[in-house]
Amino acid sequence: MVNYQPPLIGIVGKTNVGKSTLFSAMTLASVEISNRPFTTIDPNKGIGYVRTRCPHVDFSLPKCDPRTGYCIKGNRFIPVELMDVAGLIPGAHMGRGLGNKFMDDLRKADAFLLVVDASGSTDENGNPVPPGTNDPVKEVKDILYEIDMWMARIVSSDWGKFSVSVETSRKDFLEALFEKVSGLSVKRSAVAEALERSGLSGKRPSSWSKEDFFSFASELRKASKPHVIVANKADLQSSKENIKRLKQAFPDSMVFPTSAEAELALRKAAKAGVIEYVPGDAEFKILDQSKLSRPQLSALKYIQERVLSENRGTGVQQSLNSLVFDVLRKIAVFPVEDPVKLTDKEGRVLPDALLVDGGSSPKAVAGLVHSDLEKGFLYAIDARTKQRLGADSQLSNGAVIKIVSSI
Ligand SMILES: Nc1nc2c(ncn2[C@@H]2O[C@H](COP(=O)(O)OP(=O)(O)OP(=O)(O)O)[C@@H](O)[C@H]2O)c(=O)[nH]1
Ligand SMILES: [Mg+2]
Repeated sequence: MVNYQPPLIGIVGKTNVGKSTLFSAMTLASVEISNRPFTTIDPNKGIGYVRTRCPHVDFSLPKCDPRTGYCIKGNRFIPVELMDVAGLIPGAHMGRGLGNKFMDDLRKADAFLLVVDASGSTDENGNPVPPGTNDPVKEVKDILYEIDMWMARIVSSDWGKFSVSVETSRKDFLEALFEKVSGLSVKRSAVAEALERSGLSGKRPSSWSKEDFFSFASELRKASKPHVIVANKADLQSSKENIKRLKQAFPDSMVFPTSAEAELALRKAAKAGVIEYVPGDAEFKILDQSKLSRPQLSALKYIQERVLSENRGTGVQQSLNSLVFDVLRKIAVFPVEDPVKLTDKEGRVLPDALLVDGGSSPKAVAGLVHSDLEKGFLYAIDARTKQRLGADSQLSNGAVIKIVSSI
């Protein structure tokens, strides 16, 4: 998989809302978590997983042998990169808190998990306050504003020199602007869309105002760094009403009631072998009651009743899955050497799972596996239908393919 890069997901939000708890629940990495602002300073990087049905079930195979990720009870968990950064607070772009420069670590992010404290138990600076005090709707607006200001700073840096060079050399403005923001890993089409939507495509670059930079950055963010809203601390009573309000206030964003803390507890208990729990499920099974203390048992009961049953899961797996599959529109594709046994050369069953853009062609997938496979691409075989697929056919989620190449 020499040319394959899993999606990079950034975890952003105000300070002290549960970003690192969410990161830890998704990666099982131990990171610092505490109820005070600015616990995280340097970014945490790790691997999380999206969940999808494993093709080995459809082929009635007893199991698969993932090279990366894992498979539990027919659910394949496919790696994505995660990054948890410091918190943003209002005024971060003017240097408040830890500022917004640390967001540069997320330049290459494909999408964001935007975490808010849905219970309203932290004020705008992340200090603990009684639940229900803070307004998470305003919190989302504040965060989006700070992200836009961060992007506006990147776009506007060295603008004087840039605009003179574009205007005197008669370079294509879109092309030049695309190159200028290339560090943000955005597509050319996103830059074009943002220019159009902000009404700036015909304006002379040297006459762009502060407001122009902001509206362009805001449109560029919408076109290139989509998000879902993780309404965290949903286990607290005061979250209920706020989650309804969040859904109403942001009809274009998906909002997931989430309890990162509950997910972390469940994954740790599953790792310790005391419960059986498949991330994303709405239930778990206690395997060995004798290993659990009374408080642990009552915590698990609380999680079952107040989190899992109420929201059909903790929201952690759901939000990551939705961001990758629904918002980024990725599909899982499983390349194999043997389209009957579904093995690679070493006999491993369904060893690899790639997250690629929905509708990708088999030839494009070949290129991700190895450039030579793409160069010599002849056709692919769909292991489900045993049909030949041409270079430009479109793959769908769960495709298992053998690539036939002349090289
Ligand atoms: N009730 C409840 N508390 C949570 C949940 N998730 C996190 N917390 C608590 O919120 C506090 C902050 O958690 P962190 O994960 O450190 O938050 P953060 O957003 O990374 O904070 P900074 O790194 O300081 O910006 C801790 O006391 C967590 O235990 C949750 O789902 N429910
Ligand atoms: Mg943190």
